[in-house]
Amino acid sequence: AATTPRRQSPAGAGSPSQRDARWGDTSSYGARKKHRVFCQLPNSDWALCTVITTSGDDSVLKLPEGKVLRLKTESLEAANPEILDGVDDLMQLSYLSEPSVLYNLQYRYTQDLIYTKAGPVLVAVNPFKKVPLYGNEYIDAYRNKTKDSPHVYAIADSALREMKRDEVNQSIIISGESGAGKTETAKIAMQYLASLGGGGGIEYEILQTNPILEAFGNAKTLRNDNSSRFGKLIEIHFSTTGRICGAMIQTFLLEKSRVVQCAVGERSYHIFYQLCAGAPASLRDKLNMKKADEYKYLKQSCCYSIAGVDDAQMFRTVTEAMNIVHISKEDQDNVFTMVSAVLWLGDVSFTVIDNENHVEIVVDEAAETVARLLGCSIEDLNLALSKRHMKVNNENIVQKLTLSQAIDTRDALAKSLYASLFEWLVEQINKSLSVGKRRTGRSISILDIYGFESFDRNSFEQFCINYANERLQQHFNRHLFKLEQEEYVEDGIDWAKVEFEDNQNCLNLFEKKPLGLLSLLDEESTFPNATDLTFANKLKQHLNNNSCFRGERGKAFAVRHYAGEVAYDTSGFLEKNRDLLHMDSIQFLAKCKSSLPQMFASKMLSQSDNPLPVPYRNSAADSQKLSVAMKFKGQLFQLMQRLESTTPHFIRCIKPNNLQLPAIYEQGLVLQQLKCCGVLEVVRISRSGYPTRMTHQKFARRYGFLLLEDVASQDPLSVSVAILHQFNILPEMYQVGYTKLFFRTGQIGKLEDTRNRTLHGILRVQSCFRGHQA
Ligand code: AOV
Ligand code: MG
Repeated sequence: AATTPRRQSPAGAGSPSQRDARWGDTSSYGARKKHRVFCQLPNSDWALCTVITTSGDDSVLKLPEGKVLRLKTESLEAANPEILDGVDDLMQLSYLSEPSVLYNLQYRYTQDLIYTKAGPVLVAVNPFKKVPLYGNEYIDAYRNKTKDSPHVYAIADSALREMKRDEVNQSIIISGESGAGKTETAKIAMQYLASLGGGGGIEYEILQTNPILEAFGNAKTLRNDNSSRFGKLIEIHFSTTGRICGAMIQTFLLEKSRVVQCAVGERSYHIFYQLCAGAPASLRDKLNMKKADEYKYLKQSCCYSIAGVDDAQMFRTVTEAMNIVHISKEDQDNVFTMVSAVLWLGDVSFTVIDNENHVEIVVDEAAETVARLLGCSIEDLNLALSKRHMKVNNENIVQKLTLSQAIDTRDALAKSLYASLFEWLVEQINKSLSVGKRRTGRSISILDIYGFESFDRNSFEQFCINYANERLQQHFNRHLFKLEQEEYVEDGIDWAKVEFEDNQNCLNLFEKKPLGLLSLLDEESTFPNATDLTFANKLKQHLNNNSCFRGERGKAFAVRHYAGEVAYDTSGFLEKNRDLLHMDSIQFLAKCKSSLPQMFASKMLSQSDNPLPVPYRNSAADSQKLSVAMKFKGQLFQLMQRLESTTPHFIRCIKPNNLQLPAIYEQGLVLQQLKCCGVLEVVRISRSGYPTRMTHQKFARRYGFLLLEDVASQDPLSVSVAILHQFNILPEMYQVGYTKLFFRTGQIGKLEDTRNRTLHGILRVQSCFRGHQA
């Protein structure tokens, strides 16, 4: 029966006529008899099928499994000729429509060819299984150039070569949504670079930073069993002779709320479970360890293990890695002491002591263990968690805390202990990997930052993450369009400059002073009486006529990001942005006898005394410090500056399904990501240039026989030109470069068509001839 699929392409492709303007003339070519076209099935997936007949506005089509369909001809999209099936660069596609791109990636994915180029960008589709593409043999093949198919190794190799050739620092920028494979890809790139060797095992040390940082900064989320909850830039240094001589890691905004609060089905940081499962008996006794499911902080999410992961084994891997990066046994013990202290802190409880709901801590095993691990008295702990010093009218007074204030204070202490521990670890690793001041050579940086996130409910964390992605996207745009331009110039092509839509407006929405999201957030954060609702109202009052902003009901607002609109719920924004740790807590840590808390405290004090940033206070006794958003913005600007001075190489990771399972390719999901991370945009923009490129040699070899005149003696360029003329390819449809022909979309498809008809003709004549003879 004839079905007309709903034109509900997630692409929002619009009417066919709009689409044609974007993708090129599809219908005239697409709906001829025997041609391959894409039709959209009722579930919105595109299927490759063959046209049987066309009549009037309709076409009759045959699906791969043999089913026959009648559809409106105008709803079809042209498919590329078979010779373009599974090309390893999307730019080679004659038709660049969404279904063509989706089909090509899927065609490759089913053959475990998970890497595909989209012009200068490497697209990596997560296989969710081991694929036989890695290891020394592959590394050697890419190094010796006996392989040149798209691969992370190839990207890392170009980065190396360009670093040496141009004497410019390089960067490998990896993006994609949660679970798409960024962290794995970053490790694969590191593996390639490390295989170059260094001296003294430095390359091995660099690789061993991964298990440590993942243990302390990754967690199981609903999207990814090993989700990075921090951003990371690792800069690998090379000596003038091109050998690895050191590295430096910079991290961004660890999600510390996870330490005290975690959604059902997710886990807190891996290290907590690893320590519970893997600590040897002596350490277990010393830290008074319980089982993971006995700690309040871990219990709330009802999830303790990850399928296929042995936490105890991982604990050994992590301590071994710590040995390798020269974290002493003593320091390791100090680290685990802090991890245990954080867990036990969550078990510290309070009793109400008066009818104003004021509290004291309960002196039990939890309180005693925390006091012992931090090296303080029970009294000090009680004071830190149940009282607060205030200065009112220049007089010091002590305020008792209510139950909820005490719980907040306890949790804030746990979060900052953990975040400080993470920072301290990164510092130790950096000391161990440091090249010192003798650095003379160049570097390659690898960026693995959390990807664009859009959940049902989006909070401050998503707000920051998406802002970061907005900045990265701009970097991506500017570079790619520049690159494109350079290739045309190199081949002597004149072309009209392609205008592209950049996301400056959205960035302005965030960054403008004084009326941007970040400024308004900071301003509101300084008002003691402000609430999430007053913040939301303020945004609506000032930003409602900004085209990237939309006020929503109540405490919500939406931002039109380059990757789609995201609605944010302002609940908790102000508190998370202030991220207050009261001076009392810092002073408490400073008095503790254990070495790490003291170090953490002095670091916090030095940061809060920093006179440079606009100081910011909530009440007289609060520590002064930069808001989280401002600090993040500062880090991002620094990051962008560093990246700007490098030659970038982009890798876009794609997650083919949400189940974390192999061999499932969901078109809608892939399409949405291709759009989000700008791959379709790159492809679309190149479409307004000359996306199909073929060397004169290849072109002459493939189509030369179609010429009426004999051209065997001519050079490839002349043959190319003769072919173009004979087939009346319109001059505006191509450009002849020094080494290559550049075509607009669809042109090669037409030539292929002619070639196939001619070949068929020849075959028919031949078989007729043979029939005659018989
Ligand atoms: P992410 O870094 O992009 O997510 P990961 O790199 O952690 O994603 O990848 C998620 C999972 O996908 C890994 O744990 C592997 O099981 C699998 N995977 C990814 N790439 C490969 C590959 N090349 N080969 C085999 N398996 C792979 V996040 O950090 O959550 O944004 O925040
Ligand atoms: Mg990751």
